[in-house]
Amino acid sequence: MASRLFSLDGRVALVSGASRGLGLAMARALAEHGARVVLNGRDAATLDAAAARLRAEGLDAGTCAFDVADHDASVAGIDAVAARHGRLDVLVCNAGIQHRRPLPEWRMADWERVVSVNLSSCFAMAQAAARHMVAAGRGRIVMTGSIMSVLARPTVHAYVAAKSGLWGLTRSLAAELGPQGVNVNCIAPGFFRTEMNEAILANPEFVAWVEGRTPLKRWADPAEIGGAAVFLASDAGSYVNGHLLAVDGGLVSVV
Ligand code: GCO
Repeated sequence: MASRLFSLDGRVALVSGASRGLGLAMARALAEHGARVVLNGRDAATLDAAAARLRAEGLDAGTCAFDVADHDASVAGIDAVAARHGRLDVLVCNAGIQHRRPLPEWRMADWERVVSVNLSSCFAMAQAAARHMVAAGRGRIVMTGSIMSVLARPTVHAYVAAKSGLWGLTRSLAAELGPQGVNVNCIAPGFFRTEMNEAILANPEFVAWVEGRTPLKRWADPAEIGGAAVFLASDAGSYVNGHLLAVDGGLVSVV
């Protein structure tokens, strides 16, 4: 008999920032393991196209469009998903943005935008999802952190601060929600070939620096994030809580 360890049959999973990139890759992997996935993003048309692609692959995918920077809209969206499906088993807080500038060029509005999308939104969504999960006595919350949750590089100040904060939020949520049956964990991706990283991928020196710095000697393909999400969402991860799971080719383990 096939092992049920990684099965997500009957589970409902909402993934924010799922129109493309790591969010779409995680949604696809969750759906491939049996979950009914709900893709979130800002633009309904892009989102519908992404969900249609998954459905064409035989997967169970719907959408719920809202801007995670609008915290009231996020809460309403999560409540609507839970009402529509009668449950919410998994929340992946993945939506994120980047802003790269030397320090003197940063405006407060840039800082606030990145912190709002990459950190505050995750608090609002987790709080809303936790209401449903605690009532059910079980649930999984997965944050998309970054290797920047524990390391840093120049120019990405708000991103490093927000992703470090997200790892802290993961721990405080794990502490409070664990006793109520909800596991909260954080994935820390290394350097992936995504749209968000187009600018740095266009810089051959930076690309080579990442290859040299990473023990696996290459950038990651977005699909390589899927296994971590399935692990943390499924019974396979039942005793994993408050954990930072690096999916980085070994980058944070070496100098
Ligand atoms: C950057 C990148 C980062 C990394 C990623 C590493 O400019 O440093 O855009 O976002 O790709 O977060 O974890």
